[in-house]
Amino acid sequence: FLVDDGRRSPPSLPSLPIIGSLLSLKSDMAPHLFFQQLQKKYGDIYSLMMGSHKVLIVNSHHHAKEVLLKKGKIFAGRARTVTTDILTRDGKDIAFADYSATWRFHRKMVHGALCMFGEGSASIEKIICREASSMCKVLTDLQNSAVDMAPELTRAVTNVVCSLCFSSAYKRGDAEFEAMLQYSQGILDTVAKDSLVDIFPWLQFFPNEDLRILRQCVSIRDKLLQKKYEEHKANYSDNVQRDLLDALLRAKSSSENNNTSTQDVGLTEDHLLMTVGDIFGAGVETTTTVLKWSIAYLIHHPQVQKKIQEELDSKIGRDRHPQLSDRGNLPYLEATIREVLRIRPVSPLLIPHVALSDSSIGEYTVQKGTRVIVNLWSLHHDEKEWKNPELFDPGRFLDEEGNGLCNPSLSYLPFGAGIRVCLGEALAKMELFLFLSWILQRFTLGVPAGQTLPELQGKFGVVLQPQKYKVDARLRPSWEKNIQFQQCKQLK
Ligand code: HEM
Ligand code: PLO
Repeated sequence: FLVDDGRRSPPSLPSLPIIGSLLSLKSDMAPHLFFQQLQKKYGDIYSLMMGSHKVLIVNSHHHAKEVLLKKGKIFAGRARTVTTDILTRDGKDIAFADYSATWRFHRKMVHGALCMFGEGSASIEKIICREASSMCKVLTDLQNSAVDMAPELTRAVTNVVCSLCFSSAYKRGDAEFEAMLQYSQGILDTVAKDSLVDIFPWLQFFPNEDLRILRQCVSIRDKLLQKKYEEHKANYSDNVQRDLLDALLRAKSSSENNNTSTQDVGLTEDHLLMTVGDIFGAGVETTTTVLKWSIAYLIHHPQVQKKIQEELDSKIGRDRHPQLSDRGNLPYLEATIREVLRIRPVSPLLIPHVALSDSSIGEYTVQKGTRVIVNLWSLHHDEKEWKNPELFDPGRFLDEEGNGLCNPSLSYLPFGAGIRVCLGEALAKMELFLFLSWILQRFTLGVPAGQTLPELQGKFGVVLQPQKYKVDARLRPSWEKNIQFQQCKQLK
């Protein structure tokens, strides 16, 4: 007999057989904005059909935390889609892999390898500072011109993650680096955008320009990964672990020595390549995007820039460069980074989760296999939680005296939460702090003569990217003198 436990299905958008809710979804707005708008009509949580898949959209932090934390293990699944299958050889990576023993094993191994670098955070810090210094030199050489900072920001961030994954780094203009920039943008433009082919998998059998681009970009990426893999295999030694790829090779070699099938534990060549591919891709595209957003907002808000510079001048001065140990002493910079991650979340819909068994969210039942999209954009722009959510105001993360950091709302999850939480959170925070403090200690960023302010509307995709813009990165007057002083010292 039926037991009425008071639970029911969430409100749902009208849907038709086969096409699902496609007619109601047809909108020129980016999905995160459109889903936020639908909240007014359907409430914080509602369902829709994407083709034959039931999808729940979660727009409030209470429900989001139930999905990610309280019932994290139930909602830890991932959906297979045509585009992510092309990128990850059918889910043999971490981010797009369904919940499984293999996924758990790889996540743990990568986490361990990243922590090893972080020991005292000494070596990661050195690598980041080396790249920050090189970037500042390039910016110094580009005085009095309108600079697109994106290539240098990307090179700096890429070299950090390249050092961690492969113990290598790129020089300016390196052909392999230029190729990487191209294929990575191609992948970002075409993967996991809830495009039609991911809703209707049979569309992949028709000519499709996006899929052609994706396949071509993935094949270039795979050649690069394969090359790094072969080089590492050739120089591999059980006694030295240079980087993440060595750590993965060691795990593979020890499972082979124990006569365990590498297939069973997921230590095949495909799994190793896809895992480093994930860390490399995530490591580059996320942090670079946040740096680009940060600079765009700093250009729009010169008073914020000035405050950070005052903080840097008083806490660090000009005779030494910023270090990780300064993080606790620079609350206004830290608050600015938090505000950038709030107002322009890198991953506004996270990566869709999947219910691994029948469950519930709030008062609503959820069936096994349902896809759950957490709309982080709605959480970060919730008017009940944030005063003037559209306003860029780092001060909201500071206490009343303006000296200490605070968390004004629980509706804030830039890195997700729970068992699928971002693997690179600690690394990303170190990079954002060091790169921004190095830049602002030396330069004031503004709009070049004759140019307009950067566009603040993002380009939606698996990562929310800003549009291109040019910057006038001017050496601060005090710093010009400082450079002359340093050069004099070297000459003497
Ligand atoms: C997943 C944010 C940097 C590696 C995620 C997710 C978010 C996120 C929101 C999805 C969580 C979910 O689906 O519930 C960010 C932000 C970054 C950043 C805002 C920079 C500021 C990085 C870096 C790395 C990285 C530097 C690599 C070193 C990953 C991986 C996953 C992930 C591997 C997938 C985790 C899984 O599915 O188990 N990140 N991320 N991220 N991130 Fe990051
Ligand atoms: C970025 C383009 C690369 O060429 C491939 C790649 C791998 C991992 C993806 C990353 C891309 C985008 C950001 C993702 C990351 C895994 C986790 C991260 C989706 C597509 C986030 C923010 O969730």
